[in-house]
Amino acid sequence: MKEEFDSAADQLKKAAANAGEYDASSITALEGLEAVRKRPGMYIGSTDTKGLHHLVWEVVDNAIDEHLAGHCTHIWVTIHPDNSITVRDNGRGIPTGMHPKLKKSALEVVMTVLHAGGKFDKDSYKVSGGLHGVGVSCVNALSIHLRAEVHRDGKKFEQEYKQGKPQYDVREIGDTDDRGTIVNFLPDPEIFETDEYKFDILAHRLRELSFLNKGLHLDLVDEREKDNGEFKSIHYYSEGGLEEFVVWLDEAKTRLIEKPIYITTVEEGVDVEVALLYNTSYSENVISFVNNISTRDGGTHVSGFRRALTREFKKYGDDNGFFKKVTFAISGEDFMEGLTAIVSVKVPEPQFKGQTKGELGNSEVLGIVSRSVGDALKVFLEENPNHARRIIEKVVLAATARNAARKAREMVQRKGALTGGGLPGKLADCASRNPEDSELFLVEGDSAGGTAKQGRDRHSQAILPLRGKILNVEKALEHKIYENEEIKNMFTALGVSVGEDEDGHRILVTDKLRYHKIVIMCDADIDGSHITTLILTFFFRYMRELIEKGHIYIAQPPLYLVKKGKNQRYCWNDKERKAAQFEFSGGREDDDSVKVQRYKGLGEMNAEQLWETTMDPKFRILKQATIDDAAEADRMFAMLMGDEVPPRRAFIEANAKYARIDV
Ligand code: 0RA
Repeated sequence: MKEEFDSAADQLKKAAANAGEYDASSITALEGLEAVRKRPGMYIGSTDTKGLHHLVWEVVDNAIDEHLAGHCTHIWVTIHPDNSITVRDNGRGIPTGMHPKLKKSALEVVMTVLHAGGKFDKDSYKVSGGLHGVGVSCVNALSIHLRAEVHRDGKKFEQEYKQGKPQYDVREIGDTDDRGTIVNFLPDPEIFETDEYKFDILAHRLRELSFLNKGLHLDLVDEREKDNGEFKSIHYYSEGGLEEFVVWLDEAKTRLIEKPIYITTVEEGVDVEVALLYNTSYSENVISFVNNISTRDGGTHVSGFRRALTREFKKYGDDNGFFKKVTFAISGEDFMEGLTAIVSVKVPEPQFKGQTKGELGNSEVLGIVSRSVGDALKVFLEENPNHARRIIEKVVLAATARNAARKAREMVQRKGALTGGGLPGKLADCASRNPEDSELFLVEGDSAGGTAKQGRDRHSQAILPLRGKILNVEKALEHKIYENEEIKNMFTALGVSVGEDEDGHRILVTDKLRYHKIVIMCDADIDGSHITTLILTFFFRYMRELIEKGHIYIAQPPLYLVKKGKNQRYCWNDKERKAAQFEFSGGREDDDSVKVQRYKGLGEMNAEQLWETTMDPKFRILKQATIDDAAEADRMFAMLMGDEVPPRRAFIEANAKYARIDV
C-alpha cells in the first residue's frame, strides 16, 4: 500500500519538477495518502464524531466550490442505513481525461493524491481555510470503501477505492444528459472512534451553508429513519442569503428596525456580504465567516465592521445632537447592544490565525470591510432618520445602563471586599483550597441543599442552595443582576468578578475561580429543568467563559429505583427500568413483588442515596454544558427565555418531539 501511494505522489513531484514548477513549498503538499491514515488528526482535526462529520464537509466543500464558480445549483447528501454517505452535486463533474504527465485519469489523481483536488482556474474562490480544504483524497484515504461517479461530456464514469487504493482504472459505464459528481463513502472503523452520523449536525451546517450561498439547493435524506413511511429529509434554500439569516437568528427577538440593513460589495477581489438588525435585547450576536467557514474569533473582517459601525453611528449621533445630554463616555460596546450581525467575506487567499485558526489575519480586509459597511451605513442613516434615531436612543440607553451596572457591580464588589471577601452565609464550603479538585453544587431549594450538605464529600464538594427560580437574566437589565441575592451569592462563592476594558467591554475576572467543576443540581421534573435553564442562561450571558472552558456541568439524578426484596437498582431511563424489572421478576410481568419508585425531586432521596446516585464521582453521571454554535445558542436562549411568546410557542411545538437542550 505504501508503495502505491508514494509512487503516485512521487510521480506528481517529478512531473511538477519537469514542468519547472518544483519548489520547496510543494514538497509538503505532495505527501502520500498513507500519511493521512497514519496521522488522521493532522488532516481532519480529530477521529471523534467531529472528524467523522468532517469527511462530509470535505466533499460538500468541493461541491460548493463548483457553486461559487457558477456551475452548481444543487447538492444532495444522503445518510445510508450502514452509515455510509453519498454526496451528489450537479457541478461540472471531476475531470476524467488522462493527466498528460501522470498517465492517469484526472479523477484518479484528484482522489488519490493529497492536495491535488484544487481547481486549476484561479478565478474562483476555494473553500480552503482552517481544517477544510485538505481535499477529497483525505476522505478516500480514511474510507474503507469509496466510489466516485462522474457525469461529464455525455458519459458516466466510475472508480472505486479501498482505503484510498483504486480497485480498477477509471471506466466508462454509460451515457447521460446530466453533469455532476457522486461520491459514496464508508468511513473506516479502524480510524474513527464512532461510526454514527448525526442528522442534526449535518442539517445544522447545511442550513448555514444555504444562508451563506444564496440560490443553492441543499437536500439531506436519512435512510436510517422513516417518518410516515418516508425517509426523514430536509431541504434548504435561501433566496435572500444573509438577509434571511439575520431574520432567522432574531426570530424570537423584538425588532428595533423594520428590516435588515443588507450590504454587498466587491473590492480588490474581496466579496463582502453583511446583514444586520437591531433588537430590543441587551446582548450582541455578531457572527462571521470567511469563504463559508465560521471564524469564531473574528479577525480583520469583524474589526473592519465594528470600526465602521461605531464610527458612522457616533458621527451621526454627534452631528444630530443626540449625545448632548450624555455626561459619561459612550463606548464602542454601547453600539453593539441589541445588535445581530453576520459578516461574511470571500477572500482569494485567506490567512487564518490563532490557536484554533478561527481568526482571519489578512490585513487588507479590514479597510475593505470598513469602507463597504461605512458607505452603506451613511446612506442608511440619511434615508432612514426614524430608524437612526431609534438605534441612537438605544445606544444612549445602553451607555446609561452600563454606567448603572458598573456602579451596582462596584458596590457589590466593594462590599464583598470590605467584609474580607466574605463567602455567602448559605454556602457550605469544601475543605480543599485547590480549585482543581473542588466542586460547587448549585442546588435547587434549601431542603435539597440540606440533604446535599449531609451527603457530600466535605473535602472537595461545596454546596450552594439557590432559592427557587433565580432571576431570568434574559429579561433583566444588567444592574438588576448585581442586586439579585442568588446571583450575588454565585459571584462571591465562585470568586469571579466583573470589570471593563477601555472599550467598555465587560470582562470576566476568573483567575480566582474557586471551583473547576460547577454542577447544577435540580429536580428531574419540569420546574427543575426550568431552573436548570435559568441558571444556564445566566452562565451563557454573564459567565460564558466558564462554559467555554468546560467548567459547567448538569447533574443527572436517577429517574427510578427498582426494588425486589434486598435487590435494588437505580435507573436513569425507561430502557434501564424495563431491563431491571425484567431481570428482578425473571420475565414475569405480573410479579407484584417488584416495586418501581419514580423520583421526581432530589428531596425524595436521603443523603446517602443522593451521594450514591448523583454526587459520588465514581458513579454519578454529569453532563458537561458546551456551546457548539454560539449564534444558535443565542437564538435558542432568546426563544426559550425572552419576551416574544409566539416564536417560543412555535419553537416548542416544532421541537417537542426532540426537545433537548444540547448539554
Ligand atoms: C477538479 C477540477 C474541477 C472540479 C473538481 C475537481 C470537482 C471536485 C469535486 C468533488 C465533489 N464534487 C466536485 N466537483 C468538481 C474543475 C472542473 C473543470 O474545470 O471543468
